[in-house]
This record gives sequence, C-alpha cells and structure tokens, in this order.
Amino acid sequence: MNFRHILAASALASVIAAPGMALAAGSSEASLDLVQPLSDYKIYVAEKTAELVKDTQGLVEAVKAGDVDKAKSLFAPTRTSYEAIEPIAELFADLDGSIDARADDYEKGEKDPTFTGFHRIEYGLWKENSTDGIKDYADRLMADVQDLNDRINKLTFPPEAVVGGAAALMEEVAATKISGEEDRYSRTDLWDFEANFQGAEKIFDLLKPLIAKDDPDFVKKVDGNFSTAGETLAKYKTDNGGFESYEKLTDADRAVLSTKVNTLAEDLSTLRGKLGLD
Ligand SMILES: [Cu+2]
Repeated sequence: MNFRHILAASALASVIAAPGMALAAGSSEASLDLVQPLSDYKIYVAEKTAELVKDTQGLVEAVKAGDVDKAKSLFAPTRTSYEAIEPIAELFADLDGSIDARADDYEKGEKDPTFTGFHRIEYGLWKENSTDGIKDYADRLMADVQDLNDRINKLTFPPEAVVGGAAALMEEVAATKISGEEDRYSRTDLWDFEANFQGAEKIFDLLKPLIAKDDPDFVKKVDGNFSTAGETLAKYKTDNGGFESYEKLTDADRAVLSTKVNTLAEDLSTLRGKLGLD
C-alpha cells in the first residue's frame, strides 16, 4: 500500500462515517468514487437489519407461544435478511457464530448446549417437532440480532468488505448451499440461495456504474449469470412467495446453479482489483 493509497482510504473512511457530507470539489481519486455506492449500501444493510429485528421478533413470539407450525412458517423468511447481508454480518464473528453456525461446528453437534441460533431453532422445530427445548435459544437469538443491529449501525463499512462481499456471498452459496448443508432440517435452502444472490447483486448493481464504461463485457456477463441463476430459482417459487423444498431441485438445475455460482464467485472476485482495492 502506498502513501497516496493510505490517504485516499482514510479520506474515504471519514466520508463514509458521515454519509451526508459533501465531497470536496475536484477530488478525483478513484476510490472516492466508492463513496456513493458505499453509502447506498449502508442504507440497504440498515433496512435489512431492521427487517431482521422485526421478523425475528415474530419468530421468537411464535416459538415462545409454542406454535410449531407458525414458527416453521416464519423460519425461512426471517433468515433471508440475514443471508442477504452476510458480508457485513460476518464481520462480527462472535455473533455470526451464535446466530448462524451449524451443528458441525460443535463437539457434541445438536446436543451441544453452546449450539445456538437459527439452526438450533430449526433443529427443534423440524427434528424434535416441538418448541419446548428452544425457548431459551429464541431469547438468545433475539438478543444477538439486536446486538448485531446496534453494532452495524455504528459500523464504518470497510470498502474491501463491501466490494469483496459480492464474491463472498457467492462463495458462501458454493460452499454451504449447493451441498444443502445449511438448512438441512427444514430444507428451506432455496430461500437462502435467493437472499445470497440478491445481496450479491445489490453490491454489483451499486458498483456497476464504476465499471460499465471500461468493462461493458464484464458487466454483461455478470448480469447474464445473475439472471440465469434467478430464472432457475424462479422455477421453484411457490404461490405464497416462498420456495419448494430443496429436495425438489433437479440434478440438472443444481448443476446450472452450481456453474453460475462458481462463475459469479470468480468474476466478482475481480471487483476489488478493478476498483483498486487490492
Ligand atoms: Cu448463512
């Protein structure tokens, strides 16, 4: 990193901390172009975390009321706002662990008392078919989600995490969604898929104006892959706006998604370099 780069980065950080602040006239640093997309992204994330808090409240209420069916119906839609902003949520590793870890991360798996969060609740609802053992986990999830919301509101978004986030989301899909690892008890994986795609596409759309001029073919290719992935997922949409079980996904469609996800991950991983953040 050279000195000019450091200056630009710190100027950028202070501008992002105060989104309303006007840019100094004549500032033509490449990375200052990121100010607008970053502040737009911050708004997007704030909306998603507010939604997450509200939806989690509903899920927690259903669990505490002992309403298994209602809690099941709220599980997948509640998660989507978390999945869409995972590049930012993951900056808080402690919370990401307690909110979204899988049983495999714990020595005693599902029976491990430190296994908490969405997937512990998912296990209770689908495998134990009961809310009895998960009421405390519901309270904990609510507290963690509030904490996440507070921390995100105070966060100065690191440009590399945002720009790199588009690829990170596609890598998340490649690593934990295609395999069906993430929502193994409920088979609601396709909801997460869509949210991950939307989160990645949001970042790409915000950055697009910065790359479209120099690299129109790249933009076209990425847009094309996003839309093929979207069309493939759309085949599994249900009438109530949700998704069919992951088991319904055909091998052919799984292959299409897998190819698109890997290509997108690869292409989007070049964004940081294209925008001078490497
Ligand atoms: Cu996740």
